[in-house]
Amino acid sequence: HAVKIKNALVSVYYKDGLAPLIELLNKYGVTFYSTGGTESFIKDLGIGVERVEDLTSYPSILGGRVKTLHPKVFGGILSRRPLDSDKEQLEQYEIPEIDLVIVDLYPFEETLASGASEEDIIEKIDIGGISLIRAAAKNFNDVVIISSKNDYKELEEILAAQAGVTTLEQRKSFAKRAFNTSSHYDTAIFNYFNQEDPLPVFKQSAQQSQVLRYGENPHQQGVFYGDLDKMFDKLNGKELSYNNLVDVDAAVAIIDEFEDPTFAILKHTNACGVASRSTVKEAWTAALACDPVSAFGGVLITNATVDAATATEINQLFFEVLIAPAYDQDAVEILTAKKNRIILKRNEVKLPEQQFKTLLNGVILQDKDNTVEGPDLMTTVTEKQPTEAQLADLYFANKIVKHTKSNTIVFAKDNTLIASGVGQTSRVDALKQAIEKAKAFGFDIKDSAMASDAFFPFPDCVEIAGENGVAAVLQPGGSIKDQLSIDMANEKGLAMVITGVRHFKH
Ligand code: 93A
Repeated sequence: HAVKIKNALVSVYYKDGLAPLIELLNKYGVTFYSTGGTESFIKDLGIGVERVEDLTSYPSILGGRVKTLHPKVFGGILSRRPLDSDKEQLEQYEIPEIDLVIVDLYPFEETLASGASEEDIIEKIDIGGISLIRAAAKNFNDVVIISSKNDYKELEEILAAQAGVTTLEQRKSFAKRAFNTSSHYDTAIFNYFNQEDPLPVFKQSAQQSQVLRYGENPHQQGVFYGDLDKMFDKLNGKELSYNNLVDVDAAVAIIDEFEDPTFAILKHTNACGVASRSTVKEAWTAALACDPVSAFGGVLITNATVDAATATEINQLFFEVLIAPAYDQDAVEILTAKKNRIILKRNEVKLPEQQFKTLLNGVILQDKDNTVEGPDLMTTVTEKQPTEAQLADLYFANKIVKHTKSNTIVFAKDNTLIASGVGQTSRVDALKQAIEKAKAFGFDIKDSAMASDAFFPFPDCVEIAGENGVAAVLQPGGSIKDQLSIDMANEKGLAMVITGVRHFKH
């Protein structure tokens, strides 16, 4: 229901930015109740204001430690307007209904950061202000809570647009932010008392975290901490799910390896199609051909502008998410015709260079795997030298292997992923899977380039590759049995290069 604001309680530490809101509220005939410094500020604007001390018939005591903590204040904030019994009690005790509370808390974190004494820091633990915030937020059904100066502008806009009235949905949104303010504030205080084991403090802004529909499965809860609006402009579709986010992250990582117009198609973080071409449409067609079965329901990403011709082709596939740095206007019209598909325009945002993972009772942190060795770092170890074209294919395959779950074997030719074996518990299984998949989708691995994320523990993989006509193999090397694999490559007439850099992805 809509609430017209009649009475507001204002108690703010920093007064900056407050004047326009007070002036606007004054225009709507709002009565103000206020504490010492804030009261003087409002008076100086030439606007009438009641002292909280007059309302409570108590002075501010204990050097300001108790100024608003009083039933005459909290009763008016917490009373349930639809309840007759609450209404009767407000009348009985002559308590005015408060419909708006504006608070800017004592600056605890700022005082702490300034290197103040313990006494000063403790004095900056706001008690009355935090109680006002929590009380008003609890009663969002009838009360508006402004718990941060970041929200002044929004309330001004709402009041101007809605003739001084707020909706329930708006009050509930302010209440959410209020509990974000209070939990952030109390976490900072807790961390001061608990410096040996502080809790993580996330940036205090509603945009910085997003409750997901669920986690990996519907019975798991999930939250994203970060700023998706900064990363992407969403042109169409529902909210990104937990699994979408995981795949989108993998998609962004792999596409950034490529410079020519490239399309990658991912399922469960692994590429099931990658191709670079001179045009985006050709790249799309070649990427899809790799494994059109897996592509169903996949996450698609390109580093090039999507035009109408490409959009028409993409449109024939059922997919979850499409990401591109830009779209032609007619492509957007084609792609947004179906309402559930998520279409993202990716903005240029610098991503972290490290990644966390929780495990056991802690976290592990590592640098991201940020390099791919080009042909200059490939040392040929066989009698046969790879050709320039084969070196290029090996480089292309190595970029994909790096972003594919271990153990993995990747076949590539002419800037196209031909097939891969992903996430197998033995390398020879990954190889066999890749060969089967290539056959299933009409590819021949003969003359292709093969990359392995880690060394061959036995010569069996090279033997199978040789029997299938593979032209060149890339591996990091480092096995005590490297020589057996090299001997096998020589026997089968293969070229082999060693990079010295392993690309496990577990
Ligand atoms: O010391 S308090 O915790 N005790 C209170 O009862 C109380 N009520 C409001 N601090 C209290 N406040 C805080 O005073 C507000 O959160 C705000 O930061 C500040 C505003 O004081 P003034 O209007 O006198 O400048």
